[in-house]
Amino acid sequence: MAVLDQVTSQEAIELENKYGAHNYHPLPVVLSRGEGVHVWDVEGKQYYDFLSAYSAVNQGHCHPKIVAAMTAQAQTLTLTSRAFYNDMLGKYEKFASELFNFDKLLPMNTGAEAVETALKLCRKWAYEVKGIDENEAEIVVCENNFHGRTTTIISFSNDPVARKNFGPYTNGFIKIEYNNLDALEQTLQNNANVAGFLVEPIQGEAGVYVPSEGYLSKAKAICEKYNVLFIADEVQTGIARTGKMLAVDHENVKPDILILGKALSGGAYPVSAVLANDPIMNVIKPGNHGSTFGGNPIAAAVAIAALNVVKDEDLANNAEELGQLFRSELSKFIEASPIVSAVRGKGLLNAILINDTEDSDTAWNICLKLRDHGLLAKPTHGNIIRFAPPLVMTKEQLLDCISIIIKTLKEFE
Ligand code: IF1
Repeated sequence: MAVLDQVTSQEAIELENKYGAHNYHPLPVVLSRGEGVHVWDVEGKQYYDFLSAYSAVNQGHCHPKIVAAMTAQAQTLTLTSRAFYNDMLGKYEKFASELFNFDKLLPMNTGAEAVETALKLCRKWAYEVKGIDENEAEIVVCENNFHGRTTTIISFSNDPVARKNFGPYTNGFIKIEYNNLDALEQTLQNNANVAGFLVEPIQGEAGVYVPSEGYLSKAKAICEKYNVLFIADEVQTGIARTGKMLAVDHENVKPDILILGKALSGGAYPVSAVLANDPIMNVIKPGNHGSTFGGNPIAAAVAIAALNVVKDEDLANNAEELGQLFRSELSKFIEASPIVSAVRGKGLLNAILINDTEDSDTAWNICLKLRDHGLLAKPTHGNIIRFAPPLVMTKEQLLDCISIIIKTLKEFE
């Protein structure tokens, strides 16, 4: 078989299984094409995508404006490194900084890199501005967090699968309960060395866990009281996913450090960013931080196009409206169904809780059946199924999807 010959689904799965590291357990479906809210497998079967590459493809698959920006830039200049200037980066930094209302942006590639960048920035600020003694800074994080896969980030994870046997771990993190303001206040009160509070506005991996209303704004106020940086990881919740451009916008919170990734590129290219105002960002000096690919011209062109699509197509409002419709229709179904115990979420980041034990494979089997009925979703921790379609979905399409989901769930009652 020549390397570029067309493969069947079975062949593609066998190739990955034999030659790829087994760091994932994918749903058995092999995709070869995508457009808008749809993807197609190698046999030509069409599906609604209800994962959106973990909320990276908010603008829909292969959005023509994003693809056009990417291909035009790819034919012009792809990479210079930051040893030289390029003519796209500054334009992108201005555009994104103004859009999100920060002084400056630091470009990276993946979400985990951007989180690492934010942690380094916070620590350096702690020593050089806040005046914490060298090597004493602490950053407060939440239980059941998910911020990526690097050694430092998994050091403060409490998921044994993500963490076990990857030690020794990085020090300097204090874990508190999510959605618990007293825990935050007490921790900051008792530790003068706290530099930052890193938080997901909605915990994605934990099962789309939405905190109580007012949690983010009150947490921000507590951070201000103790001169602690509020660091929002909006890698998954940002870029209109939850019905506002940022999830913190629901509570009018302005983070001290904002972390973006995933849909910042519409899923076309790895693009992430850290945004902050000058008093924080200016602690970073030449040589302190960087990346070969971070801020490359393709990333800059793609991110500008991807953000413009979100604005021009009013995707935040569409996510808000369709999200309400989704939850209200599913709630009606749940009232009379023993198979689902709850639906929760914000905008088009939602999940249903399957009424079975945590270790049962019911959610997985439901996802297999959903696939057979033409809709792709993935279980997350426990017996939870996440539903996060591209934000370019129409109301008619969503109603079609809701009927597929309900029909499938009924088969498991
Ligand atoms: C995987 C979940 C989603 C993230 C937040 C940083 C990152 C992520 C809030 C790191 C990444 C991913 C990565 C993906 C699974 C996934 C995920 F299930 F774990 F929770 F999206 F829902 N901050 N989230 O959610 O970004 O380095 O991956 O670009 O396969 O690990 P990254």
